[in-house]
Amino acid sequence: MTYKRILTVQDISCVGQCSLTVALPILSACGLETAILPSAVLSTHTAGFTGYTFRDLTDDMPAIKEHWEKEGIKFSAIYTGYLGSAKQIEYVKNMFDTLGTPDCKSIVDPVMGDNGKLYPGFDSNFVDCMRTLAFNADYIIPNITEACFLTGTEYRTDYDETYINTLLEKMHSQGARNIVLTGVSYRAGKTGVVICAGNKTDYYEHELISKGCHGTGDVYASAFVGALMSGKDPVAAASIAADFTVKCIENTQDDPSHWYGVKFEPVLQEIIKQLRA
Ligand code: PXL
Repeated sequence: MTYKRILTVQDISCVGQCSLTVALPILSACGLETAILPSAVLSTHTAGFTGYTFRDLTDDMPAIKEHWEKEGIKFSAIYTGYLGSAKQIEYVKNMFDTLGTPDCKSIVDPVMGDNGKLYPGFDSNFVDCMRTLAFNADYIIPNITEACFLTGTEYRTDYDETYINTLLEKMHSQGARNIVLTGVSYRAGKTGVVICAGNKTDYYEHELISKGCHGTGDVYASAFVGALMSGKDPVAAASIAADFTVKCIENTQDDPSHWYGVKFEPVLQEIIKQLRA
């Protein structure tokens, strides 16, 4: 398939600039046809808003998949983000096996938590199921918190290369193929991503902008998938996604009313330029 069709499975947070409202525009800007499978519909995301609605769409998934199979619809990549239930993870695993083109890439952002904690609504059963999905994928894009939950490692804020390498080794030993570990900072004022692809490990360092913004994980993962599926190698894709995410944060940090996400829209042209370069 020369015109790439990507399936992304994650929630619709109606307001909040995360998951599908981020993935769809970014993947489209990267020139990729994007199909969506919403895992749940929420009025907002769960990080900072209270009283949000949550409609789990797990039960709709088998019929949607069956229809696609009848139509002979296949995907060049299947990219998962926030999933709404453990049962859903089983359905998605099955989609990896049945809905891909022969060279389909499965890419899992194991969205579960940040800063050492699980997001509301997730428990250890969900983590166990997510482990089976993540370690079955071609690429995983965890942050350090998610890598700790996936590997049963204690979360630390002060760490060194040995701690990070141990995390990576544990993920590899449990079956992870290619890993992009985000938010890895070895010195003040800087952060970066570790990319383990093929037999190589690389580190791409960039500015740490002190204000943490919600939704940057989804922006990063979508930009990584967009760049990778546009033909960039994993290290280039990880670096392009990092630069794009930094620009999105820079474009947002001076606006305190915009605490719930990043203003990525005016920055989309930057990733388009990078992909043409
Ligand atoms: O950005 C990750 C994310 C996605 N979707 C929902 C969330 C979160 C993080 O809190 O709540 C619904």
